[in-house]
Amino acid sequence: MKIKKGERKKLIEESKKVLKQNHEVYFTKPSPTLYPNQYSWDSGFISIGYSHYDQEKAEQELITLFQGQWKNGMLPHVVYNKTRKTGEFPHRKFWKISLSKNSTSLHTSGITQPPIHATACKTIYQNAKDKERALGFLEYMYPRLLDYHQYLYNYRDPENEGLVYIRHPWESGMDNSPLWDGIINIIHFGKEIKYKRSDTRHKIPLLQRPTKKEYDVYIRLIERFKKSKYDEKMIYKKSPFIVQNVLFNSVLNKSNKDLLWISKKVDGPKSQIKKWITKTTNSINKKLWNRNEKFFNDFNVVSNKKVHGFASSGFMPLYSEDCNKKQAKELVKLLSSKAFKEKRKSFLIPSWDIRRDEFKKYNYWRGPIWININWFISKGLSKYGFKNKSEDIRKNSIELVKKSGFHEYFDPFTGEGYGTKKFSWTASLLIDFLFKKK
Ligand code: 2M8
Repeated sequence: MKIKKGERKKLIEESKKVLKQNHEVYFTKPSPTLYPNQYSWDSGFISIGYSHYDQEKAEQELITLFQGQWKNGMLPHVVYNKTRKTGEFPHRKFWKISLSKNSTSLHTSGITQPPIHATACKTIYQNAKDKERALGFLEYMYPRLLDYHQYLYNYRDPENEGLVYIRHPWESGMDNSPLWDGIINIIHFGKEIKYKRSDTRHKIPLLQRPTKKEYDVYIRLIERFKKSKYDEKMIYKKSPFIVQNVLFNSVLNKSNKDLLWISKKVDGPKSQIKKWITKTTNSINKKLWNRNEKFFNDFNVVSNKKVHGFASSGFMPLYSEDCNKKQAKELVKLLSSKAFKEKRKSFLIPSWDIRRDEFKKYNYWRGPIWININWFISKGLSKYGFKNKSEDIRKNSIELVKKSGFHEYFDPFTGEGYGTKKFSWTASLLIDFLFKKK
């Protein structure tokens, strides 16, 4: 597929229109109806899109997000819309974050999401027309980013392994991935909790969303956090969901590298960041690499076992450049195998091994293609010299949007769009793909 000049221009205009429509006063929501509040990693991707044509909006996006940062450095996964009530569940009061001595006065969730933000800040600086202003932005963001990374290493890496854990499936960003089935299936929490989902009200077929059982677990975990007053030590001791996730740690380590780059720009301390980088690279390689399956696996800290199965997140050390050349070759082999590609005409990258029973081509993170994952992996492949494969994924992503619009996720076989429409990160990352330097 060749992208013609006129076509490129049109797609960029359409992408900008999606972002414009989703823009609220100080931030951009992920989609018009399904997600009316600010989401952490969504805003990271969104700011990367803006960085190509609106420096001010790109900076504003992250400045607003970090206003929700907790006293202990945690960056919450949702910062609720300050300008209007939105009727989303879990709603702003559900989290009861004031139970924590570390929370903020804004309404936020009590969990985090993959820490893409240092990478987004570096990108904003690199694409900025007004470098002086961008330097001021980096100076403002640097201590906040550092606090966030420090929180992750202080509280989410209690054994000092160089690997941080997630404590809720929503923290992975890949909410209902089959990766969590083994944990979800054995969680017993006692009496039923009553709540009303809001994600099922938006005319999206239920089969494209998580199940009731999955949602029960999401909500019950939050209830546990409230019971522990969001005390990280207590949660670590008692929670059934403590996972060292490949995607989260790869995104973190890429951000560590970009934070080091920022610290050079703003003349900040570097030695701690360098230590994080070395330790996390080593641990991703030692603990998360599965020699037999030749793939990166998450680690379930509670059961002390690897989490098996081929999820698209297992390719992420390509993005953070944390794998060696031999591993990279193995990953490319797998990406081209029947686990991820059925026939010549199918699209890359399904979020789960297409040969498995758990694979559902339309169900959220259990099979469909997501543009953010394609963006990560395409970037990573290019770094390791797999230019053609990287280009295939970039072109597949553009083709999917051209064919079906700015959907949240896509069918790996037909390219049909699923989930919500006019999805912000599909638009913003398409802009980045289309602005790719020749
Ligand atoms: C999805 O997650 C939220 C909960 O955090 C949801 O299902 O309501 C995920 O795809 C997540 O990665 C994303 O950040 C969020 C908003 O786009 O939606």
